Amino acid sequence: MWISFAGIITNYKDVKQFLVQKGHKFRSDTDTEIIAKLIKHIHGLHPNYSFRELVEQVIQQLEGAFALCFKSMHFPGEVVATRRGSPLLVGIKTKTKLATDHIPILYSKEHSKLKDHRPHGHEIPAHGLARSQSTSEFLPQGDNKEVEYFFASDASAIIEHTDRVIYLLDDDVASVEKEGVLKIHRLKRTLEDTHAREITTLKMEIQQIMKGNFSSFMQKEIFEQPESVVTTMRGRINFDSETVVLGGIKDYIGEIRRCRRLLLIACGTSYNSAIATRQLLEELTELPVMVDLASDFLDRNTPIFRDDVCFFISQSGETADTLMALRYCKQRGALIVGITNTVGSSICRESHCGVHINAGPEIGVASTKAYTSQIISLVMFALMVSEDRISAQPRRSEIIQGLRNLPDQIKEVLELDSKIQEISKKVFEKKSLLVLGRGYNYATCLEGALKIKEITYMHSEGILAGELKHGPLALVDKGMPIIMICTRDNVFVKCMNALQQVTAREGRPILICHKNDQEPQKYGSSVLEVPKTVDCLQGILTVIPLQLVSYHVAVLKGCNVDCPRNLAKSVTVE
Ligand code: G6Q
Repeated sequence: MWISFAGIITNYKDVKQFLVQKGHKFRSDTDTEIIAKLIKHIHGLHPNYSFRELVEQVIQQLEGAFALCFKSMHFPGEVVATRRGSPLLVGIKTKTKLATDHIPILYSKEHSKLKDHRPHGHEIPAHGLARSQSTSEFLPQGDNKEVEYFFASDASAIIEHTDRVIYLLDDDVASVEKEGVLKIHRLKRTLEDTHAREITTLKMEIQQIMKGNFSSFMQKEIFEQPESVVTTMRGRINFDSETVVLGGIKDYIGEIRRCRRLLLIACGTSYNSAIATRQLLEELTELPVMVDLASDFLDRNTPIFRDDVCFFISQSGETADTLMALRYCKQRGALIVGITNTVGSSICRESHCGVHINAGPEIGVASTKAYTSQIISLVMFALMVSEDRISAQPRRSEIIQGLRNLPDQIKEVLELDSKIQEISKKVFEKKSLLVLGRGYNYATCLEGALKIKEITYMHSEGILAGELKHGPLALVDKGMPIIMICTRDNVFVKCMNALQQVTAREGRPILICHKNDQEPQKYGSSVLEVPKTVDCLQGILTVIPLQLVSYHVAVLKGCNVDCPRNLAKSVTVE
C-alpha cells in the first residue's frame, strides 16, 4: 500500500487501539500507519470491495483534517484520492480536448442499494444535471485517448504539467480506474451539493513558481512586490476617474453599507493585514470594525448577528481556524466576505462574496507579497464603500493617487537591500529584537516581528510605542537591539517621545523613517529611509525593510528561509 497523506487524524489513538485488538502490529507511532492498517483490515473483511469502496469505508472511520492518495498492489493501475478539511486537486493532462468541462458526482449509497441488480461499474449518475453533463465518460475527444492525472494539495505543484484542474470538496472520493477513467463519488447526496465538479483552467504561469535568480522563494516574493501590488489593483482601480470596482463584492455593497458592524477574522500575517487597515475602514465606512484572531474568536463563542458582515482573510484560503470561524458566522446568518489568494480554496468557495488578492502563487512559508496585497485589497474595499460620500472625496483621492505611486516607491525601498544586509550582520547573533511603532505602523511592528521569529528563530516582539511605559521599557538598555518606525503622520510627535525614552535608557535603535527627515535620524544607530506616502499606505513601505531584515538574518544564521522548522504553508489543522 502506498499512501500520500497531508493533515492530521485526531482519533488515531482510538483507531490504533481497535486495530491492535484485532491483531495488527505497528512499526511507528504515526497517524499515517493507522490508515494503511485500517484499509488492510477492511480489505480482509470485504475482499470483494473495490479499491474506492475500501477508501470510502476508511474515511468513515477517520476524524480530523486530511488529504489522502492511495495506491495498492492489489489494485494495479488504480488510484483513489480523498480529502476532508485539507486541500486536494486533480490535474488532468490530455493531448486533445476533453469531452466535457464537468464531471458528475456518483452517489455511492444509491450505488450500493442498486448494485446487486446492475452489472458492476454502472453507478447512478447524479440527478439535476444537464444532459451533456450527465455522463461519467471523462475521455478526450478524438483518437488519442491518453490521459494523465496529477493529485496535489496546491496547483503550483502541477502547473508545469497541466493547467486543467478539478478542486475536490470535502469527502469527495476521486478514483482513477484501470481503463484510465476518472470518477468522483460521494457517500450520500446533500441538498447543497452541486452534483458535478467543474474543470477549472489555471491562470498561473510556470515562471511564477520558479525561483529564477533568487536564492529562495521568499526573497523572490519580496522582490516581486512592485508587480504583485499592480496585479492586485489591475482592472479594479481607475486612477483617472478615481473609481474602484471590486467585481466580487459589488452586488453586496448596499447590504454592506447597511450592516451593524464589520468583523475581520484571520490568523498570523493575514490578521496583521486586518490590524493594518482597521483604522482606514473605520474612517471610510463609518462602521464599527472588530478585528479578531480566528482561534480566539472561536474560543470566545463570539456573538454574531444576521446584520454583521464578516471578512475572512487568508492567503491559502484553507486555514482551519479561519475556515471554522467562517462556518460559525455563516450558520448565524452573517454575510461572509472572503479575501484570499487561492482561487477555488475552501474559504473562497464558502464565502457569499469576496476579493481575490491576485498576488500570484506564494510559495515561501513566510508570507510577504500576500500581506501587502491583502492590505491593498482591504483599502480598495474601503474606497469602494465610501464612493458615495462627498465629504470623503479628498481623502479617497489622496489614497488613490498614493496607490498609483506605490509600485515605484516599493522599488525604491527594495534598493535598501544591501544596506539592510549590512545592518543584519550587526543583529543576527543577538538573542532578541524589539520592533516599536504606533498608529498605522503598529501592524508593521507585529508583522516584522512575526517574520523575524518564524524564519530566524530569534525572539522578536512587535510593541505598540504607546505601551512602552506600561512594561516593555524595562527591557531597554544599551544591549537590547531595537528597530523603531517613526514616520511623519498624526502620531509622529508621540513616536518621537517614545524614541527619546528609549535613547534616555541608552537604547540606540535602528530607525525606519521618511527620506531626508533629519529630526528622528539623529537618535538612530542606523537609518533606513523610506519614501513618504499617505498614512494608511505607509505600512506597505515600512514592512518591506523588516521582511528583508528577517530574510538576511535567516540567511546569516543558516536557516531554511522557505521552509522554517515546525511551520507549514497551509495550516489545515486546529
Ligand atoms: C506568516 C505565515 C502565517 C500565515 C497564517 C495564516 O508568515 O504565513 O502567519 O499568515 O498561518 O495563513 P493564511 O493567510 O493562509 O490563512
